[in-house]
Amino acid sequence: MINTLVRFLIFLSLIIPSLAKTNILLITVDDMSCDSVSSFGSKIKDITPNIDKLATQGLRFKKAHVQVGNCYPSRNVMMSGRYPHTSRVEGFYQIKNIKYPVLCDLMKGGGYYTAIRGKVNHSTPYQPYDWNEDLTVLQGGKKAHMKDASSYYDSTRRGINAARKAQKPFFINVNISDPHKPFWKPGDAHPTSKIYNAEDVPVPGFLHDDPTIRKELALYYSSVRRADDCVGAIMKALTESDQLNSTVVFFLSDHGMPLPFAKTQLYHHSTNTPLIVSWPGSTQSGSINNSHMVSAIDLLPTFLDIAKIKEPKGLQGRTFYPLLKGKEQEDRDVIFKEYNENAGGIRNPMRGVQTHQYLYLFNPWSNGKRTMATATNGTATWKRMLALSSNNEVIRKRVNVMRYRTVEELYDVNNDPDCLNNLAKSKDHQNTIKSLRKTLNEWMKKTNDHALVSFKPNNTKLMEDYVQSKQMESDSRRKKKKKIIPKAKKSN
Ligand SMILES: [Ca+2]
Repeated sequence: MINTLVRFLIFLSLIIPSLAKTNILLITVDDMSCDSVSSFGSKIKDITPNIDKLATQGLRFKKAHVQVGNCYPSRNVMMSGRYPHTSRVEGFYQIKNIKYPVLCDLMKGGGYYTAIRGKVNHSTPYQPYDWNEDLTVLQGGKKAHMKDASSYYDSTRRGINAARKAQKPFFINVNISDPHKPFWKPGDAHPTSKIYNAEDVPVPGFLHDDPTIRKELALYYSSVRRADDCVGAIMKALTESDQLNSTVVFFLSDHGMPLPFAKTQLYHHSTNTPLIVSWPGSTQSGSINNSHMVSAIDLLPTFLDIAKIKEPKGLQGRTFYPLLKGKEQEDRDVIFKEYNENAGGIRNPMRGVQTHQYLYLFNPWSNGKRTMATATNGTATWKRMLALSSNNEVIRKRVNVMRYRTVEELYDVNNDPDCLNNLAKSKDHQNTIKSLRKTLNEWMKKTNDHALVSFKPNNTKLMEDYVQSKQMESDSRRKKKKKIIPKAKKSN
């Protein structure tokens, strides 16, 4: 009898670990370009030691993208598993009557403790949403300062402890505010562990090398470093808990740097994201995936797969779980992008498709007169480019691209990742553009995209009617919102 009991207990001890659910820690940074991270090719070799440490412990995806170049819609893709035109979260406004579950509904349904720190109002279609805990709120009701690295340690530790108390596995989403503006500045109450000088920073190929622009970039890179300090604080809390080996860590940025041609655009550097997955016992340390294209739309299905929770109907991405285990996966050769409006509700709709080699963009808003409304128009970099453009033909051309665009753009991202040379009119690339138009058209049809009615790049009227009707929708939405909330807070 005792023998049977002992055997049963041994059997239980063998199966319980395999039944135990894996914790998921999702860390995001705000407005950080992929190639600002050392282990993703930054020209500053030691700028991100903590992110790089995570990379050496896990798997790096070199061809990972987010769908959208601005915050609220980009984060909602991760949390809903739906493209913006499907989730209806296309801008910076709340959608109350949603008919689909989002991440924390699904995770809670699967027995998880769900908690979030930072970007709380940008991560679900409306808020307050039913997370188990908002880790941004400190004891006593005060909010942690979003630029305070040590507070990320406290939030993470608190979330892990609360899950333990609830005897549940956790899904914790920690959203770091850096390098989103305001950038770190000299004398800042919230220090960065390394300050970069204007003369020491690399200038991205899509910007112009100029002392004023370098000065702004130095503040950006000092803020990248502070974001890395926050990653260190979060990982310290996880390492000190006894959960490190039963937790899979995901790290990525919500989109590219908050400067012209990156944030709020769909260029290569707008959406390429430094995705790292570190899962002790599953991902191979220091491995790199350079052959599969994955995107934010695939995150929710992957989380559910790891958590062994059934997918709801209607998810538009698919799990990349096999890639985490070092296996192959078919049909990972294309990703789709979408932009609709800025934080102020101004519509400049764009759609994009990117393959291993090419990026095709469709900009129905581009009519030669309408200009691009974007947060980056307020940057020192943009103002300097405007000032220089009167005497510099190269900069004038770039300013005009940024302002007016053309209906179609095509870039060879392997040879031109900065997207400087638009090949849409190149005779040698007409077959490529035809094929990408077809791919984009099929995706728009399949996902029931409202922009499909405008997808006739030669029909000015169709495109204009579409953009104007969507702008009117946005205007009436904002009018209603103003009536309800007189002072709407916006930040993208
Ligand atoms: Ca952002």
